[in-house]
Amino acid sequence: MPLRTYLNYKGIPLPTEGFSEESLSFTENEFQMLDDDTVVVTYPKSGTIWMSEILGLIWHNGDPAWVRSAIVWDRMPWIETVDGLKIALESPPPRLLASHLPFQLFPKSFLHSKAKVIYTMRDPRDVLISHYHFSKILKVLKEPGTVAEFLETFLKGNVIYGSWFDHIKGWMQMKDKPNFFWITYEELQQDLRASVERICHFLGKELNSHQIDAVVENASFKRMQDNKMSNLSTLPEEMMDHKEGKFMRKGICGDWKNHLTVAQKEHFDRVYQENMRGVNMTFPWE
Ligand code: PPS
Repeated sequence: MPLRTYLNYKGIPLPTEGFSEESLSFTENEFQMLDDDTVVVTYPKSGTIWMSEILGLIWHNGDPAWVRSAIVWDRMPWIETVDGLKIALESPPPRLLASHLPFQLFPKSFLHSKAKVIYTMRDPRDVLISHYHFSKILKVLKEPGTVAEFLETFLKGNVIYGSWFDHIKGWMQMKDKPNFFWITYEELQQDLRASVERICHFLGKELNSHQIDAVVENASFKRMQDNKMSNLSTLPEEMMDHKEGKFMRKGICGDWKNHLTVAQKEHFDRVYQENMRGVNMTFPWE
C-alpha cells in the first residue's frame, strides 16, 4: 500500500511515492531542456491529460494509433517524478514532456532554451472539486476530509504542488515570451477546434482540416474515457480505488456549483481577490 505522506521540496508538498528530493533537485538544476522540447505544464486537475492527448494527436497528424497504444506517462514523461525523469532522459528529441512544477522549481535550463511550454489553467473552483474527488481514489494523496475541510486545505496551498495562486502567478511571468503559450480548460471546452488550431499555430505545425477534425474527435471526453492508455484505468488497485471513482470523472465546467455552498463560494472569491490582486489579466471564470 502506498503511503499517503508528502515530502516537502523547497516548501512545495509532493507525494513521497514516486518522488525524491534528489530527482527533484536534478530536474530543477541539471535537466537540460532542448530547443525542440514541448512541455505540457499545468497545476494538477487543470486538464493535463487532455492537453497531453491533444498534443499526442497533433504530433501524429490526428492519427490516434499512438495515444491508444502507449500509456500517457510514457508518451509524455512527467519530468519531476523519479520514473518520468528517467524516461525523459532516455527519450530521443524532439521530446514531448509534462510537468506540474511551479515556475520556480522548473528546470533552470528552460530560461536559456527555446523549448516550448503550453500552460493550461482551469477555474480554480473546478480544480478544487476535481482534486477533492481524485484525493478519494488516488491512494498516494492525503484523505481530503469534507469539502469544507478540503476547501481550507486548498486555499492554504497545503496540497500537492502547493498554492494554485502561486502556480498561476509564477508561470504568468512568462506570458509574453514567444516560447510560452497559455490557454484555459474553459476555452478547450468552448471551442476545441479553434483551440487546436491555435495550438498548431504556436507549434508551427500545419494540419489540414481533416487532420484537425481527427484531433478534435479523438480528444473528446467520450473517446478519452474509452482510451485505457489515458483514462488511468490501468493503474493497479493498490494505487487507485477504481470502485470509488474514475479519473475521467465529469469533464465539465462549473461542477463546483454542485458542491460549494453560497458561503463557501463567497469565501473562495474573497481569498481569490486577495491573492490575484495585481494580476492584470482576465480569465473566463471571473
Ligand atoms: S491530473 O491528475 O492532475 O493529471 O489531472 P488533469 O488531467 O490535470 O485533470 C483531470 C480533469 O480533466 C478532465 N478531463 C477532460 N475534460 C474534458 N474533456 C476531456 N477530453 C478531458 N480529459 C480529462 C477530467 O475529467 C478531470 O476533471 P473532472 O472535473 O474531475 O472530471
